[in-house]
Amino acid sequence: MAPEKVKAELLAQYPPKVARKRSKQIMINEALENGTPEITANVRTIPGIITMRGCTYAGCKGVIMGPTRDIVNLVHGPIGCSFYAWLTRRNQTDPGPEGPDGENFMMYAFSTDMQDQDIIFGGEKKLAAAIQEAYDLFHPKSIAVFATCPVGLIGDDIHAVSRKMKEKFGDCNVYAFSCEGYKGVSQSAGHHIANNQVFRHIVGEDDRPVEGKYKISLLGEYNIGGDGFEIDRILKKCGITNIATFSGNSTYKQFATAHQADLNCVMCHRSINYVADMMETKFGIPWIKVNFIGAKATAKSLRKIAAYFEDAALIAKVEEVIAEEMPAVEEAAKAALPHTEGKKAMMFVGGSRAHHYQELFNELGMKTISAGYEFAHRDDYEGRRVLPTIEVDADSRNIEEIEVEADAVRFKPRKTAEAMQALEQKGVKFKDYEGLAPDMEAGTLIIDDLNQHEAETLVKLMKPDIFCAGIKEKFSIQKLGVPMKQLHSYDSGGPYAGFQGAINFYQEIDRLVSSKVWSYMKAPWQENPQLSGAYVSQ
Ligand code: CFM
Repeated sequence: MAPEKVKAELLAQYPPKVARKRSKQIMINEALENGTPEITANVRTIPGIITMRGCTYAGCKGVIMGPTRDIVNLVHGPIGCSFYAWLTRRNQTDPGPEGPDGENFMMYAFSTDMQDQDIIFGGEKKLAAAIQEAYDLFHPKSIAVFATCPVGLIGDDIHAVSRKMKEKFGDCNVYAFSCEGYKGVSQSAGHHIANNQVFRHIVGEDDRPVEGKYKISLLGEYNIGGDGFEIDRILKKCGITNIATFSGNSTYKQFATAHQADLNCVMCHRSINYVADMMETKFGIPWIKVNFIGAKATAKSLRKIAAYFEDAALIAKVEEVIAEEMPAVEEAAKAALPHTEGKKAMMFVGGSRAHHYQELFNELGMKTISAGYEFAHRDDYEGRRVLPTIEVDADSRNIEEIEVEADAVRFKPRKTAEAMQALEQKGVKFKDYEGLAPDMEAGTLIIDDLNQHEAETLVKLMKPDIFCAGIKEKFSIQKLGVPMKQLHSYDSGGPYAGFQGAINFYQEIDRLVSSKVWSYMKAPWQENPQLSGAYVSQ
């Protein structure tokens, strides 16, 4: 079906005003040479629509701060929100030399368990007591406090309480996040709130030197299903020292020493690109965009890092590692290709995976016919060049932008302007991200903040061979007879990053698209219309 027709069908059921709004978030890609059409993104979901998005608290507490093992994450709020105080996302951690019972608090749920009386009389005392209790029990080096919606509504000053407790302890960094769920239009606002505070309260706190020859930090990698482990394995093999990952498999110390890196590599642009900018201004660390999803993308990213350091030994080592790893990858692709080639995929994931995973599908000979993000901004679709043209609306203005200056002591440009320019000429692009749209073919459908109705309509009209999204979408898609792969949690699989990850992914997708079981999936009323009648009449 022609993309214009599909778009019209997606909008057909909406009242005119809703259709007008949604129409701007559904783009028929034109893959123009000098840019792609404009898409509306990072705006409020229309009330009544069942969005795939999460809230600001989820982005702050869950996504950014969740994967750090030795910070106590204390949720100030009712126990319902506090379900998410413990490890609910598949971000893995290596417990380190202390072992699993050492400083790993990820599986604990720390909550103030607010009750009605706290909402009425204020919850600050309860919060101070909870911070004290966590300190007495665990003596952590850091405690992070998270606001849930009611905390913002009643006006508890969580920052003042945290400051007071930090002064009282003297050996524990306590800080808070005003990340009430309603604060922004999606979890993207929560990322920003989290990253601002990490930058303000932790990064650059520890000047004890970190050893290593080619020191980088990896920004926007969350170690879902062990992705970060695989990336670290490859980096180590190449002799590259990753001193801090924001924030998969991370520790407090990694953040505190991250200013010592000589290059920042940004993996998930959406969740952290502004931190890379802030670190460049404050400490002089340049940044590049990398992607370790896809074997070819992994090789390309490694070569970019090696090119930056301009060291013949590193460049040779990287080539050696790629040559060593690729044969197994190619063999796995060869085994999968006869079953996957020519098949069609759809992908609707948060803010970067709907782009990154197209690399892996390309390697399987599969085309992505429709994709989109839940909460990305226009630059994630159209590339960073559109940043100056993005309108700052009231919702975005609500999220703090930190003013950063060069650090009087720690600022040190890693390369001269001429050296950076020379590298740019050789193809190492700094501070750049091209976005999802230029990488997709003309005529594909790019949809922002997809919802349940549109997902089902898309699947019915375009009949993909596989649909990738999250747990909220999983079962409704499977009921349509289409295999569904979770690209947030990876179901129970992974890692999918790096070379070993590519092999895992090829095998998993081969298994899913080859299985006949999905075509037998029919709800009872689809097979027996009478049954459907019976439901209606009751
Ligand atoms: Fe970045 Fe993420 Fe993503 Fe994201 Fe996420 Fe995630 Fe995601 Mo789920 S940080 S934007 S808020 S890559 S939790 S690890 S999978 S929606 S596409």
